[in-house]
Amino acid sequence: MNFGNLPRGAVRMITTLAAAAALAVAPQALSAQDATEAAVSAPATEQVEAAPEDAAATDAVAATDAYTPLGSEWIKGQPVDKGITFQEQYSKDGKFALWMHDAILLPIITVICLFVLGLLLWVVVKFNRRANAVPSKTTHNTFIEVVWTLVPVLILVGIAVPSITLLARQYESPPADAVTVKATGYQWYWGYTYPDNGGFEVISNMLTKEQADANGEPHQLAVDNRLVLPANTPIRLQTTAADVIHAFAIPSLWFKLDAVPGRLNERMLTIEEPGIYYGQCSELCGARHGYMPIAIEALPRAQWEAWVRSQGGTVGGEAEEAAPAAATEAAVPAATDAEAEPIAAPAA
Ligand SMILES: [Cu+2]
Repeated sequence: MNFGNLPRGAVRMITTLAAAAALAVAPQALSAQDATEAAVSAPATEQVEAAPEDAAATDAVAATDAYTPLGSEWIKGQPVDKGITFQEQYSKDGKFALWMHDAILLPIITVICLFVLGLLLWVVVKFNRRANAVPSKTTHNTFIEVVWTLVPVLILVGIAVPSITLLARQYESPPADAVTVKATGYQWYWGYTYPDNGGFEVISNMLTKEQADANGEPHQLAVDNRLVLPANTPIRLQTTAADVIHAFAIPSLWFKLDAVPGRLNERMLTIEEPGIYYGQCSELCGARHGYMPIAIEALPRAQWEAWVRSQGGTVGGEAEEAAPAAATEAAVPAATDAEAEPIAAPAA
């Protein structure tokens, strides 16, 4: 009963081909990096010491200079022609919600609509004045009354089970070692801060049509600096705003959270595979509300760490000393701006 499957099949095939191509190219890129690394000085050595345990750490270092933004072939979860269900989902909650919609809600809605339509037609044909000149004076029928009360109750209870499960899953708290990212809504762009990775902030603005076309990206979704996140890693995604209420929404990741001045909202996000995912501000926030898109770039952990370093940030053990000071600096101005308005407001 999953109507979205046809177009999804095509997308999946393209993704698999792209992944295969990436795998074929990766070893060459890595070995080239190894050669470069031999010549690299102190910072690289420190990074190796910070996380020496496994091979992944070496990969991270090898990839340090290798970060290049993902190309348009990595775009995932976009709307498809003639699709009638949600976009393809790339998080566990999203997959569950998509299944619930396609396998439970849509069939039940369809059956109920057809059943009620059938009853109506039956009554119209069989009990109109011409066909049924002398109507029956029946007023009660206990059996039917019990049935038409019980059946809807059972249907609602049946829907409530997966529905409440989904609701509860969305409130799950991130684990202690989750990567923390704070998205701040501004009129009219987004700022992404990494408080546990040195506290740097990335400002993200929409690309012009020409720039987006040149990148092969959809206009009004493509941005200059994407929100770069690690894939397959729990992320503590916090939202706030510096001026008015915005909302951070990525349909294909089943993520939507209001960004409210003076408040810090938080939800866990785990992106299941690398790719580019688009979203938009979903709270009417002023004249350019429609022009502050969100573009997430999910990378394998090692490459994400390389990106963090390329931004002047820190990863893992290095963050312990550097992060608190930097994070406070970054957080304070936003919080102060944001709190200024709500303090004045309650007097009214
Ligand atoms: Cu907005």
